[in-house]
Amino acid sequence: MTSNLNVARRAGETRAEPVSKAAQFRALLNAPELDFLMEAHNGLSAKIVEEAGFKGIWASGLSISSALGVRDSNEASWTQVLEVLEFMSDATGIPILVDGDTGYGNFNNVRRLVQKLGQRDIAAVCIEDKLFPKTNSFIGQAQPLADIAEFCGKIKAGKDSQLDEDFSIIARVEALISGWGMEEALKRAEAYHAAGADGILIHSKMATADEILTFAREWGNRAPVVIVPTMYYRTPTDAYREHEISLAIWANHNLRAALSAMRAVTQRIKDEESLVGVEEEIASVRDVFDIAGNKELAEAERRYLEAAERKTSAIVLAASRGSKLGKLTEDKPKGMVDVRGEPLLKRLVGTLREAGVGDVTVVRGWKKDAIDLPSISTADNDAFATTGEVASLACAADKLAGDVVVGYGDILFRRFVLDALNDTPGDIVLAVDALSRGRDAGEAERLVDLVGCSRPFTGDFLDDEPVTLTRIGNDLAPDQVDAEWVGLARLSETGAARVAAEIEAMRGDGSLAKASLLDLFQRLLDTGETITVVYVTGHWFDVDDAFDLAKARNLM
Ligand code: SPV
Ligand code: MG
Repeated sequence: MTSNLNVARRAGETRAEPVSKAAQFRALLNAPELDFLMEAHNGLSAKIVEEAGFKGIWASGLSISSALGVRDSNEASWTQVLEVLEFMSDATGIPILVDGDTGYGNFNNVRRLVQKLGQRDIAAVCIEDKLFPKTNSFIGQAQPLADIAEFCGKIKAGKDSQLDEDFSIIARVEALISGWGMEEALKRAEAYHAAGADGILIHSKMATADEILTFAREWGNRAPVVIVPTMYYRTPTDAYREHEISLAIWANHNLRAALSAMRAVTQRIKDEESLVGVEEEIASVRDVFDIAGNKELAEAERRYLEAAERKTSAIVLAASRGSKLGKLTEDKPKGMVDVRGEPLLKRLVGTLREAGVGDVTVVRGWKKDAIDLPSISTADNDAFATTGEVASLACAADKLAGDVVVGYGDILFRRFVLDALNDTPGDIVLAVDALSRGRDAGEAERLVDLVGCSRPFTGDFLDDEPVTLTRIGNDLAPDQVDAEWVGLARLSETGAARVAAEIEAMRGDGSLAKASLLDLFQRLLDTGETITVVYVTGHWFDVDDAFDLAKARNLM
């Protein structure tokens, strides 16, 4: 929607002030030059009129009725028309002159109409001196006219009810069309003008403009004159300029254009049972999005939604084959191994999504094309066979920004594990499992990703002091181990920057290629970084070998 500004100068001060639509219309009406209003009948056509450069819109009763599928005989109620007008007004920044027919009743209905139009920022209304329910002027002959005094009362009531002092009421004189002659037309115009009408619409259904131009000459510009050259469309526009016509209304041409275009395209699709023939000839879907203003919505979403929602993204490391799974990973990476009907990685991404993670980047390596999950981003570690996890993470370094979850691609966990991670303050937070210490001897032997913490897990309700990481690795002595890292970490914006910087340092000193995530976190600890841990107790597992896989398949 365009907004119109003028510059008001007061005692050396310059500031922009909006000009109301009513004032814009009044300026058009009163300007000495001829100007034009173009018909529209809904939000879309109103936008098209504005887009073309017209300075005002004619909200045609005939067109609005037709677009609603009813006749121009007050079959659409005035509030139904008002709904359409609201869309048109909201969609545009230029003034609208509404075809108010006969005012939908007597003076009292006109009062309410004028107020309701004002509330919707409609600039002006035109009322015609016929009887309710109206009939389109081009239908039949000698339609009865309103009583002059009664019609003047409607004009006065409307003027007394307007909310904006610049709101205009145009009185439409039907005397010529109804066969009452020029004298009657001039008499009525004079009476309506005296009652407060801001302009006179003189209507004719002759094929030439003769009677209109005669009226204009006789009228002598006592008040601005508005015309509707639908029937005398061949008259050169300069004739109106010469007769000081104020506004010419192109009254129904968008509706008629839409009618022929819709008919033609509908018939062609029906006949051809195909869209091929019409595709190039109609507006593109992109055009539809553009005129609807989708660009503005996207900008607003960036402004309002991203600030409110914590946008967490995730990097999932899934480059390795997982050779311990033997034949199962001959043609796919470990992450794509089936766990009860769904690839493990699909389940993992699903859990991330459920927890509100937006962009999920999967780092691929072995048989990368087998990772064909929808709606994920990918990064590739093509040197996966000779490099480790940090090298894979480095391949997604551009995603180390904002809040980001980093995790192994072969783990499954309940959503609340991720919620716990997200709810724990800290720039680098690791989810660790305290119960893994208590597993049976066979399992305990297989434990990896061991962590030592500032305090052991207690499970006490009141124990909510922060716990930090003191050591991480696979070489911790049993009495140094407080838990097992689940394989999930959350980094804040600061934490992500620290991790990115450490990756660069590792690249610099040559340790990047072979390093594991454990090495990365231990290095960060060694440089004095605080790493927070959040204890969880089970509800996750990783799939390392056939034993794990069997367990996973049983548990899911
Ligand atoms: C309309 O557009 O609805 C009008 C103008 O009232 S006319 O159809 O020419 O009467
Ligand atoms: Mg009409």
